[in-house]
Amino acid sequence: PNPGAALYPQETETRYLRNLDGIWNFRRSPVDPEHGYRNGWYEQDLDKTGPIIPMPVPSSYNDVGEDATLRDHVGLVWYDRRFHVPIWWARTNQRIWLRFSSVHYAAQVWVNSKPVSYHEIGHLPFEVEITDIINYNSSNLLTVVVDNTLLSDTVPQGTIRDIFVGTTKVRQEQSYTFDFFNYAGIHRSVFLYTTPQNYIDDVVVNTDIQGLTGFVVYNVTYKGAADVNCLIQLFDKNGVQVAGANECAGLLEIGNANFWWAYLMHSTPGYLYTLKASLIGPLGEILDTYNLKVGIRTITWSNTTIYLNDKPIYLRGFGMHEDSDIRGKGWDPVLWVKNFNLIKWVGANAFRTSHYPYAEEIYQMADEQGIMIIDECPSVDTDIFTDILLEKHKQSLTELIRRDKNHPSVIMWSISNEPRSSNYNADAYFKKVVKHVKTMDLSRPVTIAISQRYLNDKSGQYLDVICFNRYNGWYANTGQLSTIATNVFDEATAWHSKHNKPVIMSEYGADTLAGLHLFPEYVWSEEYQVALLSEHFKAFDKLRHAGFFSGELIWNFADFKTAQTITRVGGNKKGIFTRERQPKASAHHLRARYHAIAAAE
Ligand code: BDP
Repeated sequence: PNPGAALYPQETETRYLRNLDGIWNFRRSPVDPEHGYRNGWYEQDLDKTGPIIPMPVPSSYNDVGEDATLRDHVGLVWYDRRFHVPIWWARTNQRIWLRFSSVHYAAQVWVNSKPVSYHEIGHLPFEVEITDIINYNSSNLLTVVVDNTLLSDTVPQGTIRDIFVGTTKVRQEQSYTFDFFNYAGIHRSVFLYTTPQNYIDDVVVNTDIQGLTGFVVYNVTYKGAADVNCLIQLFDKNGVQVAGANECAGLLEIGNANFWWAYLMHSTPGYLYTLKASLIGPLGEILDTYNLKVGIRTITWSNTTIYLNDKPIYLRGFGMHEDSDIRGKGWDPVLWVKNFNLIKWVGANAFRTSHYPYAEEIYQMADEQGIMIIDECPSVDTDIFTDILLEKHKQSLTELIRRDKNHPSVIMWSISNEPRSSNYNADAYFKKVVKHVKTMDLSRPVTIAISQRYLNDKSGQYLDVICFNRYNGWYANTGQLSTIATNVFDEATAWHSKHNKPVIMSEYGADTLAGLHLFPEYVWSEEYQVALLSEHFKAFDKLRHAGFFSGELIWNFADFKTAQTITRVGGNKKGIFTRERQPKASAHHLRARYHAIAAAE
């Protein structure tokens, strides 16, 4: 298995970068998964093996066709394309790397018919060096087979069942308990990039603040050579160098520093420095360089409060999804520039990457714009706590933290959404998962978005912050608005009393069909969603005075697609925006509240 990838690929004075996005060839495998292997689909161009269809990369493949069997396909699909590598990459003696930012769920990759990589778990990047198998005098064939099958030991979990017509098995169906469509394919950009022979493998930063002084603790690791030094330069936004060092690991001190703040709290939200790391050879020559954006900030927490730069923070925002019409979970800069504009329009300062890691570009935007992220690993509805699952769950967190450790926007790790945490085995399981996270990062609190009741849950004892999801007035006491405020207040208080930790309501909401108006308030109408929000706000205002309540995250930012069920009308409709990103009445209502809270900060 591939261990994932750390640094986001970039062009520098020592590195080339090429994007391989575009329209690739695509072919669905017959039900027999061996078919493509037996017939050498990776040994020749896919269009020589039979009919192919054009497939955009990045995108989910499910919704681009007119065919329900493509949408609902279970099992393998094949992609391929050809690419050239310019001869001057070889002349400069570069190593060549192939990087997939996310393929869901599992992927096997060949270059020129040679297997180069296998990666399991979607939403996380992986890369491999392919220097030795590149052709410079002809094109290169890149083949990827993708498997979307979810089983009891995948992250997340699912089950497969056979569908019969009469007594004939006609196809397989994937089922899962989580509430979003299991989109699949090459979901994010594919890059070809180079590094020199001696190259920077990773850069890790941690930051601290004392008075007006900022500190950056850094560690540059490299591969390929022993006899090298580092040159470290820290530049401000104007390109002025404000600190420097000559060791590969050390401490930078920045007097009168500009700190990273979250949006609306400060005049310079999202202030970022650039740390330029260079590897220096024995003759003083520059071997490799990498530029990392650094936000100087601290995250600390007590038994009641989370602090950003020593100031208490109150999270106001959403659970979200990577989801849109046609492209599914495919990375889409148009969509995400719009999403960030809406996040700021509403006056939110935070979101949770429910229920999996999002595209790296999204964290870069959050860094720049001063939005806080609860970064969630792909473990949703975790059940059946086996050792195999535990190892994969830990692996998903290893890869997540390796990828996201340097983002100032990431203020918390969420290690699961709605696990069956009342299960007897959940106790030992989550103890181990939290311990694993703490061996990699002690600088951020760890949470779970819990749905079990506080009396039964066994995971809260290991967490730093309690997040809870609850659908008062929706799944419980449907239509009974008057029960909400008291129930929310009582439950949040009970969580705090049990664990003596900060508490966040990480999900609440109501399905709402945009344009449906029913008064007096009636479920599914815009009026009902607004009224349900108002009842929650009453509880939140009271809770804020209680001193331990650290945030409210509505479910969901926008409507999104789910599996087909009779409880979902064209998908989950709990968005305050439609899937097309148009506001429902609730968006205006939430905006008034979030702006009022921001103004009082
Ligand atoms: C919660 C889940 C979320 C669902 C939501 C809902 O965490 O993924 O979409 O309920 O039912 O249980 O709308």
